[in-house]
Amino acid sequence: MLKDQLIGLINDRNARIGVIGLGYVGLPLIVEFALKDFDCIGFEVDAKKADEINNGGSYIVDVPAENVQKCVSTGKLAATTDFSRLNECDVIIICVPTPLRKTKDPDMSYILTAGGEICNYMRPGQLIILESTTYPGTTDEVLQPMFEGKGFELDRDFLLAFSPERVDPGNPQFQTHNIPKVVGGVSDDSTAAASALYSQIVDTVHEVSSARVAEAAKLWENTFRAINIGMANEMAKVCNALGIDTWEVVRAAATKPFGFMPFFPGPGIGGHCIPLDPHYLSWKARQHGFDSQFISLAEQINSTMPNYVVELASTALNDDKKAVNGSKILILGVAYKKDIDDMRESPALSIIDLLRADGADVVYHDPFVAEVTFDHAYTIGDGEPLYNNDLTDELISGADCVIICTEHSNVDYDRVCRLATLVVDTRNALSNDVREGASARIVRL
Ligand code: SAJ
Repeated sequence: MLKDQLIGLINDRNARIGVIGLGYVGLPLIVEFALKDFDCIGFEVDAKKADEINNGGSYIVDVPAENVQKCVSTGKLAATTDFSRLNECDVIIICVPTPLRKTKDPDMSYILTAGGEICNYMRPGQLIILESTTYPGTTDEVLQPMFEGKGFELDRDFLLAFSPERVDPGNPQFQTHNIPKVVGGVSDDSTAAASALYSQIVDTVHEVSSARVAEAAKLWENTFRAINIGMANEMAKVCNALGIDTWEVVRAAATKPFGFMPFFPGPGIGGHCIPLDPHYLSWKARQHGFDSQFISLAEQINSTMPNYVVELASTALNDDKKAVNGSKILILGVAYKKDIDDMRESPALSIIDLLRADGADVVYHDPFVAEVTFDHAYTIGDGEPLYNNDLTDELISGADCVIICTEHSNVDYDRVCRLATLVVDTRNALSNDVREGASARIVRL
């Protein structure tokens, strides 16, 4: 039985593991297997990434270079752009991006390319696992027919499963080994083999009855976040209309020890997961004649938060008898969330673009981000790149308005509020003490 043969190889740590895509998901994953003495081959289309790994380097914040170096020097890890080596692997894990098209439909091109490479080189006796976040049905409707189309028979020649990635970039508490792993195969043998594999590196494996259940679980997780963030953003607008401090309300509600989970308003949602994943679910639901209204409503609220922030700033400047047009505006923090350098889908990009379209002179300070560029297809302002400014006294005091878009920990907000004229805080970055000691007027989301 193929299942028993593969589980034997896995349990003896003789299975050779291939990972396609060495990004924030694939690199931590392959290093975990290599550290457990599996022979691993990383497959990358980017030769620079492959070279950096083979030189013992790491471009992912959660993967220490010394771990890469250790695995490469012991021969347990090698990266390559030669996909023909997929033939050498007993296990192949696909960790490629699943972005959206401009039309907000799923962009399956990366999964299809990876599946095509596997078809070119697969051989009998392989376990193939998809980790990329995608709509329910991808593994059994898209990948399985690709492999069967090459004449390979499920359970006899190959096993196939889905296991969602749950990497949380920059999270010091939860790393690969202590994040429970959901595993669902397109067959029972596939589930069993995939479960045996992940049991080598993860404390808890949660088996489900199919790949679709595993695909849907991931989307449920992240849609849950997008919808609850949307509710927090709407509550912020309600509280502002009622003259109530939003953040005080959330903190009070969060004292409830059961049945509540705090989410917080912000300038919008960024990252490569939360803004995108729900659209994979709604797209698939629409294929089956169902319109998921919560997802659409959350998207509508979250995607217009940058406009709401610009309105707040515009009204505050107006109170100072200033127009946005011609005002100098300093954006504090442009990354999509605190203490990381990732700009993907960052709401700060929209806020800067909207302000520029209204004629503001916008500069930014973000200790993690050296340069901000704009997708000209989607900018209404001039779309020129911006470069990080040192947070000098002149930069702060010279601004007509400072907008805190990301609450990085290594910014002295007390100094900002003593030097600034007007501060719009979209992240509750300012403590009560800072607010009380401030000479600036402070407006909060
Ligand atoms: N955000 C809010 N209010 C909140 C929480 C987040 O406005 O209450 C914003 C953030 O500023 C950010 C966006 O939403 O712009 C997404 O934030 P996130 O905390 O969900 O962080 P991500 O994008 O890094 O999400 C990842 C996800 N991981 C994967 O999908 C693999 C998510 O499943 C995790 O739950 C999340 O990290 C986490 O827990 O931090």
